[in-house]
Amino acid sequence: MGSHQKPSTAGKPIRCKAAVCRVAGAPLVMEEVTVAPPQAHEARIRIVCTSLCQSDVTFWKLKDFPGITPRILGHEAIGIVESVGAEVTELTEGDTVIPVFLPDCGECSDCLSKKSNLCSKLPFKVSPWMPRDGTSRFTDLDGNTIHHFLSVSSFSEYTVVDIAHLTKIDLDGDVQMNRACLLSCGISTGVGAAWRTADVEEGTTVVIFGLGSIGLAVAEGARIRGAARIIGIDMKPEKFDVGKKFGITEFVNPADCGDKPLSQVINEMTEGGADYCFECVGLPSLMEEAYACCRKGWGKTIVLGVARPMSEMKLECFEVLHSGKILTGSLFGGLKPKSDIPMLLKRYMDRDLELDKFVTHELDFKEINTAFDLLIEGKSLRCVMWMDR
Ligand code: CXF
Repeated sequence: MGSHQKPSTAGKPIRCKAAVCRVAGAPLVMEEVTVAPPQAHEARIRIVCTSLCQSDVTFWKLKDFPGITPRILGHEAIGIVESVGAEVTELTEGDTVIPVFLPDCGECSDCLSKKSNLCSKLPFKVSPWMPRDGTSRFTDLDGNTIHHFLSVSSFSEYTVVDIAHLTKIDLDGDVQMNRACLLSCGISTGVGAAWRTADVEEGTTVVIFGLGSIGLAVAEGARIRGAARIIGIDMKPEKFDVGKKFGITEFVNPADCGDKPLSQVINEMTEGGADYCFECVGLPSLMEEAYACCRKGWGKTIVLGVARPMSEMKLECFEVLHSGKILTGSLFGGLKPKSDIPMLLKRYMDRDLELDKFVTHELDFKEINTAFDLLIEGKSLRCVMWMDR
């Protein structure tokens, strides 16, 4: 080994900094943690950039299961493989990877089917453990276990991720880590929902309930597909100006609808309902409204919002029978991480998919609690944090 090379850390525990959620809803604590070496079918990753997604905030606030402490949150990121465990052949030290909460084993009948992105070998669940052996790779300096989050836990300088949750990418000179990391969750989810789940067609009418990053990513996907009308709905009037950059053509503030239900307003605006409605908030009542204003016969309602655990929505059975509408959920926009992330990256490199406009802030990792404040106060879309800057 040349004297300029660092000694290998492979096979040894690594001590590094992580932002740990010790108390639900309280500021994360920057502390030293120990990250165990990767086991079979796993890789240890040095995170380069991580961004904050609404689901991090949702789970950070949860006092009861699936909320759990202590835990390392974070699931939108990009990193470099530091070492791999046994049986790993598709990745090697130094590879650039994007971790994704949704597994893609590439072998089960669902992964092999074009129709689904819901792996059945390692079914997606919101678990605080590694997906294969149900244990943790993180401990604090007292030796106590720290839990994982969505199989990623990117609010740590190093993390261990199952290879089913890792997509290897080739970063051309031009593409920056602080852009590519957005494809790890939110933007892929919104764009994928428009392209894959809904398959939005040119000239159609799209309604988006909630103009956070996911809703705006749906708009971006619909804009690229050539939707004629993209109606954005949000309680914050300033979202219309923001939304225009993403293709929103009309804006409705539910506060301005008087006594009329939102669905009635949309049904009137669209003369009988929209071709596609996307719920991006996670409110059962809004999902019902979305379903009520998609076009009978062919309208599709796509649920992207993460509702509170155990919450339910109500549909009238007669309405379901008579209206012939489609209602579906969409995890990761219906995309298959390993094949579709490289496709999205190419669309970005071709200057077709616009990622830059989602990044409103860039911070150092140590400022992570500021990133939480910015998202909660509605001041940011995507805040990218650099681990080592
Ligand atoms: C969500 C989807 C549903 C469970 C948690 C993660 N996606 C991304 O934030």
